[in-house]
Order: sequence, then C-alpha cells, then structure tokens
Amino acid sequence: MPDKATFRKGDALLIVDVQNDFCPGGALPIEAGDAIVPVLNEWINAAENAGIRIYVSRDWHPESHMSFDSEGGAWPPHCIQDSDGAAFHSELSLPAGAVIVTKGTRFDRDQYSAFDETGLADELARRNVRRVWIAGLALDVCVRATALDAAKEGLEVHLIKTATRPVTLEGGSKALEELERAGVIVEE
Ligand code: VGL
Ligand code: ZN
Repeated sequence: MPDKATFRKGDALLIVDVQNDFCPGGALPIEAGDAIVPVLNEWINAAENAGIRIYVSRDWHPESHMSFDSEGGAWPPHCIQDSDGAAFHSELSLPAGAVIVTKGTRFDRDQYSAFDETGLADELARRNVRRVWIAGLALDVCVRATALDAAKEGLEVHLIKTATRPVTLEGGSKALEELERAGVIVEE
C-alpha cells in the first residue's frame, strides 16, 4: 500500500475514467472495474497526505457520439454528458482539490487519452510535475493511451497495476507489454 513516502515533489496522481458506465451494471462494464475503488482510495489518501496533485479524467460524450455502435463506432453508448453512467463511482473519495480532466467531447473523433487536446501536458509542466502515477479504467483503452502519451511527453510514468482493469484479458496483457516497452514502470 502506498503512503506519503511513496511520493515526492514533482509527482501527480492521474486517475482515468472511474465512472459508473465502466463498472459492473454500467453501459460498458469492465469485469471487477469497481474492485479498484478501495485501492484508489488508499492512493488518494496517500497523495493527499503528501500534498500531491490529483487529476481525474472522465469520458464525457455528447449524445449519439461517433464512437457509439449506433453511429458505426466500436462501443455501446456510454458516459453521456451529465448522465448517471458518466458520474464518478460514488465510493471514489475525491478530495475537493482534485482536478477534473474532461475528454471524449469531440464530435469528429474519439479521445482515449487524457492528454488528447486537453492541455494536460501544459498544465503538468506549469506545475513542475515530472512523474505521474496512473491508474483507472480501462487498462487496454484509456489507461493505455494516457500512459503512452505521458511517456511521450517525457514524464516518468508509473502504472498502478492493482488499480486498473482491462476490457479484455488479452488486451490487458498486450497493453502491459506495450507500456513496458515504452518505458512505463509497472508497479505490481
Ligand atoms: C473507454 C472505451 C470507450 C475508457 C472510453 O475509458 O477506457 N473505453 N471509451
Ligand atoms: Zn468513450
């Protein structure tokens, strides 16, 4: 379990898409997606104690988004703006200072990465963040894309493996290999 000493100056915690639609009972459920919430709460608590910034991304699609299967896309309709499905999991204990990063709002294409035209890289640079701890949903989709972009931005990237789950097991193991090849440090 993390504690205050896990973190140092220049760190940030980045939690990806822990929303109801990605949890059991949601529109695009990930097996045991909700099981990461208690683990994330430990990380949030440790980050708070260390005075480390916390960013939480959310998938935030307009109705009839082009990524929905009804529109020829790859996914069932999910995370529609302001719906219950788009809300963060109710047991995720987000502190008041946590900063929300909204993505998936573009009409013309999907945005899997929390860095994709959100300005997040500039924000982290402005705050002198050099190392990010990444977790959330889904390992093989938005966590993968976010961690790869973070590495491309030159950040030191740590993936919290116990606090992420994949859409498919095969996709999850492929993503882990790919992330390690990209220099991401996978925390067992
Ligand atoms: C995601 C599928 C579609 C994710 C978002 O957050 O991993 N997956 N949209
Ligand atoms: Zn989506």
